[in-house]
Amino acid sequence: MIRFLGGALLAGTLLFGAIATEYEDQLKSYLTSSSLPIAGKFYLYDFNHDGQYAMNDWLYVVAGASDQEYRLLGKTPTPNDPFGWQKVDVTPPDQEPNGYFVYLPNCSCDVQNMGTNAFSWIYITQGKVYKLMGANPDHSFRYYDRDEDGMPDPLEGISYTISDDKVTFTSQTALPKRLLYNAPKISDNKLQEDLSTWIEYEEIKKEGK
Ligand SMILES: [Ca+2]
Ligand SMILES: [Ca+2]
Repeated sequence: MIRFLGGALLAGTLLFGAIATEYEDQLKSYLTSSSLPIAGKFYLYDFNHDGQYAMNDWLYVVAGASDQEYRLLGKTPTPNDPFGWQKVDVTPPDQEPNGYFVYLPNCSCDVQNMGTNAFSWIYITQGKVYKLMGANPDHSFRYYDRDEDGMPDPLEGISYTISDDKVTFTSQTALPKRLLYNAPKISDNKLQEDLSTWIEYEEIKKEGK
């Protein structure tokens, strides 16, 4: 999976205003459509034992595989390896990871908006969900930044649960799928049933759920 992160650097791709909102909506819709496996786990790891965590003191452990640990910025980054992944052989700390990486296969919103899915990754940590967008000039991860203030913004209204190394994303603002799928159609033979659903839908909307 690590190879997906080695794609070409994005040249000045920016998302503005309405486009950013549309992109975020597409992304949320994708994330909430199915569960996704955890691709890897991130640990802060003091490689040089100086008691400090530097930018390259991150260990990435490929989930579900042995002998697959990488150090972030362990070697000089290149255009094809913007994060300088170095294969290392260390034992991951015996603790919860600091965060998880999830790969988004077939995420058409990235291909549409950025022309590549090389950065179709999600980083989840402390209840928040961040979308990778590329690499910063200093080769740190560049995450989705809705208001372009230079600070990453988590996806609003998206939470997650992890079970058996799978992540399920939930949108707090979405209506239950059952209701969305049953939007009324006048031509439908089951009009009465649909009208009941519609009333339920309207009630939920009023209650602000
Ligand atoms: Ca260190
Ligand atoms: Ca921001």
